[in-house]
This record gives sequence, structure tokens and C-alpha cells, in this order.
Amino acid sequence: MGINMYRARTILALAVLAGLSTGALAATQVIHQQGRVFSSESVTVKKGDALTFLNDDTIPHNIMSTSKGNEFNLGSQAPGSSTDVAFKEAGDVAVICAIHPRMKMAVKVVD
Ligand SMILES: [Cu+2]
Repeated sequence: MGINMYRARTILALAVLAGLSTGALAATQVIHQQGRVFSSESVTVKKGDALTFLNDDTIPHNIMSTSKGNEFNLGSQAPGSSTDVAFKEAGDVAVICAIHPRMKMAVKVVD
């Protein structure tokens, strides 16, 4: 009984540690869109990593990019919705909102 409890606690501790380290690696940066402004003007991500585009504004936005290798178009995103975008190619990515021309940000994708 005592040994089983010890083993159970060890397994639990390892599971928590594994969860924490996985969480740290997978931490996705969130780009907010409040007030028709991206919360970051520029961010750096590793190739293959994603950004979460969260529309926490009161109006729809349409986040997109035409940068070669990292093209995407989220279409009209309703307030409250969020979408993860993974960046596949290294390089500089210009992200814009198709509805609001002043909304711009740069994503630097590194190998
Ligand atoms: Cu917009």
C-alpha cells in the first residue's frame, strides 16, 4: 500500500512536470486586435510555430498575408473568435487586416 502510494505520487509528479515543460514549449503568442490595432507591431516566431489571432475587438476583422510561403486569409473573424496560424517558411511576413488598411504587423519567421 505504502509503495503504491509512493509510485502513484511519483507518476503524478512526472506527469505534472511533463505537462509544464510541454506547455512552455507550446506557448503560443496571442495577437490581440482591440481598437483596430494589433497588440504587437512585430513578433518573432520559429518556423512551424503558430500565432493566435484573437479578435477581442467589437467589430469583425479579416487577418491575412500575401507574403510568399506564408500566405493565409482568415476571412471575416467575428468578435470573440480566435484562429491559430502556423508559419511554414522562414522570412519576413507582412500581416494585414483586409478591412482596415491601417492594421499592419510584421512577423519574422526564423529557422
Ligand atoms: Cu480589421
